[in-house]
Amino acid sequence: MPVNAPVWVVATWRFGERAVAVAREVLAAGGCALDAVERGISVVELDPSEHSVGLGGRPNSQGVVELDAGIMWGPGRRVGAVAGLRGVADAISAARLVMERTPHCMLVGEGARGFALAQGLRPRRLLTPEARRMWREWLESHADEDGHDTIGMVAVDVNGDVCAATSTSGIGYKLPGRVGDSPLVGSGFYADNAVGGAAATGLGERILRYCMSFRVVEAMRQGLHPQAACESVVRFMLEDDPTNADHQCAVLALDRQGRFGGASTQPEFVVAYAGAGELGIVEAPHLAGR
Ligand code: SD4
Repeated sequence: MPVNAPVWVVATWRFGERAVAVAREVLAAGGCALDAVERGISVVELDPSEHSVGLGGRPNSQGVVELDAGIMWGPGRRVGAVAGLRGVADAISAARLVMERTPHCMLVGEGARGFALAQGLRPRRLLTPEARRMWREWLESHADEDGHDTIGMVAVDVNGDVCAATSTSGIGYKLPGRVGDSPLVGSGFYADNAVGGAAATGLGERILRYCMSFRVVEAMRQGLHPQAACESVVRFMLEDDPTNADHQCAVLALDRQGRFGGASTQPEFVVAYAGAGELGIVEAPHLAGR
């Protein structure tokens, strides 16, 4: 990925471009990576036209939207996450509040919702008419769901502090209560202040058994460039179980020096990035079938 100037923030998929633009403003003003990532992700969460994150996300098989999100803050290696969150769009803010205002790392289901509302997050009807229509069509066809686009972000701020986070409505039409990789620390996201951070997207059932994000951060700790780290972990997954090639498993990473990378099993995974001057989007190499 040929970008020369240091990058401050990266995000998954095309909607990541909007997220990194917002995060860059926070970072340019001297804000911390934690605020930058939360603000960037919430732009996507509150957009009803995105059907894989927050408001307007695809529901579970019973027509109920259940959100997963997680955040890790390098200083103190702090973590907060929510899973199966219903009726609140601001999943990433709920995850941050779990980290900052509870002695826990993760809340699920009704507990997560009650906590989020008690903290002042707004109750919302998450199932939009468009998502309801798609769900009804799925009830007829029971077709396999392949549109799964988690927003994952990593940022490094002016102090060198690292934050990584994810937010998703998960796999569409999943069983109620199903949780993927996204809110699981080490699988969906990981941040280490001495190294950098990583975030994953794709089929959670494949990603989480490899602790994909943690592996990438550990590969960077061994000295690999983020690009090489992402590729080495995807390659390992493909060698370990060739059927991983049948699913999208993608990861991005950013290190403390502002170098970034991404890799995926299948085509079409793109990484949005922003630094002082540059803002752009690049397709990551896909390694299945090579
Ligand atoms: C999940 N990893 O729930 C999420 C879905 C996703 O890109 O990333 N999609 O399994």
